[in-house]
Amino acid sequence: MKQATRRQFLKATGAAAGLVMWPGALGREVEAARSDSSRPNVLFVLADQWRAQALHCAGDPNIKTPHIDELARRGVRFTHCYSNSPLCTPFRSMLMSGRYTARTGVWKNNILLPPDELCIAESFGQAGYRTGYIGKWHLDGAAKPGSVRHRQGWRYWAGFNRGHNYFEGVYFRDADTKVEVPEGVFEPDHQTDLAINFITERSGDDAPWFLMLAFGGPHQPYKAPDQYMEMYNPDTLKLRPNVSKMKKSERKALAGYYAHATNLDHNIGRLVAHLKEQGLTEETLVVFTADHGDMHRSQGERFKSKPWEESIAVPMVAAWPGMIPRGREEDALFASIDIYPTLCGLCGVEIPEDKDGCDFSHLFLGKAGPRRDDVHLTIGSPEMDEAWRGVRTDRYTYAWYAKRDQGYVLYDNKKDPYQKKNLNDEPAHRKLQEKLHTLTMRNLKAIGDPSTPDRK
Ligand SMILES: [Ca+2]
Repeated sequence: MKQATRRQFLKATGAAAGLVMWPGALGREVEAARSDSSRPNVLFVLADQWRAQALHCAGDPNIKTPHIDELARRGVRFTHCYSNSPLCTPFRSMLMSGRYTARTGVWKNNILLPPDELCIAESFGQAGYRTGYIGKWHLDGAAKPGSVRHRQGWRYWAGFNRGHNYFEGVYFRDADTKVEVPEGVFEPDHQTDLAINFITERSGDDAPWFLMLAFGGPHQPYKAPDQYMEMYNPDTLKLRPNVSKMKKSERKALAGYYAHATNLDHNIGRLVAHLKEQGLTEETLVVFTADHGDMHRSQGERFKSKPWEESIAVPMVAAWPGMIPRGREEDALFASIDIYPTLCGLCGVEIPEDKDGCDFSHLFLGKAGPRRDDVHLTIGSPEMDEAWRGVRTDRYTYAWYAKRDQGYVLYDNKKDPYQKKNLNDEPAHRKLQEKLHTLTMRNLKAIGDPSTPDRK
């Protein structure tokens, strides 16, 4: 999965020599260069179901995302950022706990993240950060919209467990008070207002803050206010080359998806402008990403939980003037599991020992260091017939139905970027398939996933 764990690396090189190149060491240099009071604030914007391809700056011919494009121009955009488990609750469990679903048992949607997991807001809180969470949570079981019982260290709270009710939103404030989004106000607009207030109220503090804003879109129902819907004509949308058929209703859904995304882009622009007004641009790390993508009829499929690029690839854009070099595209592999340790690395926060991912802060800072060899992919619990496991390397995608011990997909993404030819079980590619299967099994064993039947 990765070239070496931190401990293995230190052991192999000797701490004194190793620290020069190890990304954690770069994190400490960053920390040493700034006093405690000058650690960056973190504004982490999480979208739901926003595929990596759906950005103007990533080449989508339809979508308008001027503010995210500008953020990418001011910072870095990762071109190969993947969701280890392209589904809501499993992704969020990894984002919060920094551990794979095989370790936490959060294989599926609507499972409670074990309250005793040490989570990212706890690490940042212990390091002196003021933490806040706004929006959809989806780690507190099935309650809908649901007051969240276990907030995993987030102090300021304006969230709810799950659901997508953008025009009649409700959420729960600090003391569990239920609040309705004002009538006629689109939920993301209101959530952005709350985020702006959070930032204003803390702008005079010495302590840095970490705000996570988890928008519900661009997830179905694909509907946004009229001014955004009017920006996209379903009939003239250019479809991806791997979409062979799309019904009229599905074209309308795609137009609504874009409309919703452009509203979120507008709100990201409001946040960035507010940071500037408050004089916080230079001392705030802004990150934009998503939990998973949306197929929109690529490969004939809809939604997520699939191994194809439209489902697993997510945006990852980050800006921090003076620290993250401007206008860079980073093609190294990066994954959900790395977010926790990497944010710690960027902010000089100690990385707990039990985390599965790597601190790749050097990739954000434009510095040399280790790269990830492959991304572990997983959907479903071991007893599920449709559960699959796999890997995304920088060139190939491989997935395998675990319980059935049956191949699913194999693509050479270099020769076939739209994944139009599935090489699974083709005799000419048997050796490659075996190699990727062995890699998948090695990853499963390393993290204690029981989906490892002995092959005959
Ligand atoms: Ca989701």
